[in-house]
Amino acid sequence: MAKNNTITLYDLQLASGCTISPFVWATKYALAHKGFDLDIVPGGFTGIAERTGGRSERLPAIVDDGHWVLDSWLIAEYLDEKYPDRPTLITDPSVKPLTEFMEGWLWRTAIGPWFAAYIVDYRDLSLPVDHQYVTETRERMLGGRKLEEVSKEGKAKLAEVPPTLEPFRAVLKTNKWLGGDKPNYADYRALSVFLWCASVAAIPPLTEDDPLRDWLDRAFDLFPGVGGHAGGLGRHPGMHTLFGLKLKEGDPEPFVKAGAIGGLQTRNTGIASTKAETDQITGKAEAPAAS
Ligand SMILES: N[C@@H](CCC(=O)N[C@@H](CS)C(=O)NCC(=O)O)C(=O)O
Repeated sequence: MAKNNTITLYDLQLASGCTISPFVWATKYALAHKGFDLDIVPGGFTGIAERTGGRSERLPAIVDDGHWVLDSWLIAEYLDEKYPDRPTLITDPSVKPLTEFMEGWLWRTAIGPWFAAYIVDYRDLSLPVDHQYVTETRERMLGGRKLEEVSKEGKAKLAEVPPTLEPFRAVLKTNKWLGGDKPNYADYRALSVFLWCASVAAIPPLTEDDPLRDWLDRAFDLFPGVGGHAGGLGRHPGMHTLFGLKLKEGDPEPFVKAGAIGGLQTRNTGIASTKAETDQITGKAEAPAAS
């Protein structure tokens, strides 16, 4: 049983002390959801194996009263199994595969292009001792290309990302949380993509008026006081704002502004409910101009 209601978390931090790793972010939220206080072991990319006593080269890792758990999903499963009387993270067996699917999509859709765009900031914001390691390993991850070259190209294409997040906006339009009335581990895994981004986004990736803002702001504000700084867990002073992307002429519309229409996003409750769509596809009404 966690001593003093506290679990030790090995963090992966930038020079500001803010967490960078999406896996560590998801774990911080998971521990807070279970009602634990965090005993944070600080540090960056260098020396993970030494910090963890030779146990791991990846983070997060937790230690619960002497018991080590090394992987973010294994940590969430461990917490639910060990502490079944506290709020559940993985509320149903279907949550895990569905969340893995959603997260895989979000990594491809958002983390991929954002990793490219912010890779120089990622390196420059890391601890000075990590700069060389981050440069070498991330250039290798990027197929041997220079971080500066990838980042310049990625930043020029930032405006292409928001429109691709529309399926996620559609879900959050009609659901307060992915977990329903309350957030669950699916929310924290999706959130970890945006927390990671806010830790490195020297210029914002989303427009001021992005409808995702409601869910994001509520999620960043969760668990005030747990991170050891003012405001919610996601409000570490080292974080950057996600909102304020300036669009240039020719950039695509960042999100769908007209009302939702069509099979996925509307419920068929009878002929009146599908009339607008029927009028469009039968030519009785003009379809809105494609953006
Ligand atoms: N499957 C692991 C993945 C953990 C992982 O890959 N962490 C990355 C940070 S995002 C790491 O520790 N990287 C160390 C490095 O790049 O040297 C989990 O879910 O916890």
